[in-house]
Amino acid sequence: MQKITRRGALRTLSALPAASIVTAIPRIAHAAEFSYKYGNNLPLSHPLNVRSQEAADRIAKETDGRVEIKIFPNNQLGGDTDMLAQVRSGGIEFFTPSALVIATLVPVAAINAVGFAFSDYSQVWSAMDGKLGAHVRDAISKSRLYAFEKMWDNGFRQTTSSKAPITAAKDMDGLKIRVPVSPLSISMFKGLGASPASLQFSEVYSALQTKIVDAQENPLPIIQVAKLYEVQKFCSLTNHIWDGYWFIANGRAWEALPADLKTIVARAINEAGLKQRDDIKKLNESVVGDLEAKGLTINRRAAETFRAKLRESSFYGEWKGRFGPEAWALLEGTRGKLA
Ligand code: X2X
Repeated sequence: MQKITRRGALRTLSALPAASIVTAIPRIAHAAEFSYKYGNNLPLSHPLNVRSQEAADRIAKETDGRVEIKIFPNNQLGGDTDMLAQVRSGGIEFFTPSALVIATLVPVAAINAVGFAFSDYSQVWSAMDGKLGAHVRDAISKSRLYAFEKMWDNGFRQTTSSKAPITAAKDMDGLKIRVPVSPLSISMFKGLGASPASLQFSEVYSALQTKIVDAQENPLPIIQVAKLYEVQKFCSLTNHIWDGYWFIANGRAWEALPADLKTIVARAINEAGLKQRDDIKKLNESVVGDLEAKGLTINRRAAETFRAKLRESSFYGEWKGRFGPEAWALLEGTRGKLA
C-alpha cells in the first residue's frame, strides 16, 4: 500500500487542475433559514428532552434543513424565570414552562394544578386536550406567545423530605418545603400548614443539599433524573397536583415561519408530545422500585389526609375566586364539583 506523506499529498494536489480541487472539497451545508433556540429546565435524560430532540431531527429532515432547532437543556440558559423572559423578548424561540411557571405571566394557566383537580390521566388529557386546554392556550396567545396544541407531561407531584417521613398531612406542619415560583403552590402549601419557599428548579438540588429547605415536591421521573434521591430520604405519594409543560414559541418567531413550515413543526412537536406522555406514564410505573433501591423510603397513604386538610382550608374558595367562574366551570365540567 502506498504511504501518503504530506509532501506527496501536496504534490498530487498541485498536479490537479484548480477546478477539480474545488469540487473535491465537500459541499458545506448551507445555514438554516430559521435557526431557533429551545431552552428547558430538565436534564438531558428526561423524556421531554429525548422526545424534543427527536422532533428537532424530524423537523430538520422534513424541512430540508430550512428549520433548525437547537436544544439548551438543564437550565443552561438560566432558570425558568429567565427563560420565560427570553422567550417573550425573542432571545430564545421556544421554551417549555410548567403550567405553574407560565402562570406567573398568564394566571389562568395554573388551573390544572388546583389541588386534587384530577385523579387520573384520562381526566387530565380529556381536560387539557379539550375545552380547558383551549381556554388556557387562548389566554397564552394574548401574551404574544404561541402554545402548541398538545401539552407535555410533567406528572402527578409527590412530596419528598429529608428529616422525617410524611405519613399524613399533619407532618406538613411548619415544614420548610421548596415549591416552584408559583403563587398557587405557595397558597396550597400554606393551606396544608407548611412553610413553603419559592425557588427555581435550577436551585433545588443545592437548596436541599445545604438544608436551606428540608422538603420539595415533584413527579417521580424528575426525582429520578435530577437525582433528588441523593439529598432526600422520604417520599410520600401525595398526588396533590397534576402538572404539565406547555410547549410555547415566541409569537413573532412563530409568525415568521411560512405556513408549510408551521405545519411540519407543529406536527412534529405535537406528535413528540404524545409519545412523551406515554414515556412518563411508563416511567411512573417503573421508577418506584428504582427509587426505593436508591434509598428513598416510599409512603403510599398520605394523599387522602392532604385532600381533607386542603378542603378545610380557604384554598378552594380563594382560587375559585381568582380563576373566575368561566375557567372554574370548565375545570368542574371535566371532573365534577371540586369542593
Ligand atoms: O420546578 C419544578 O419543580 C418543575 C421541574 O417541576 C417545574 O418545572 C415546575
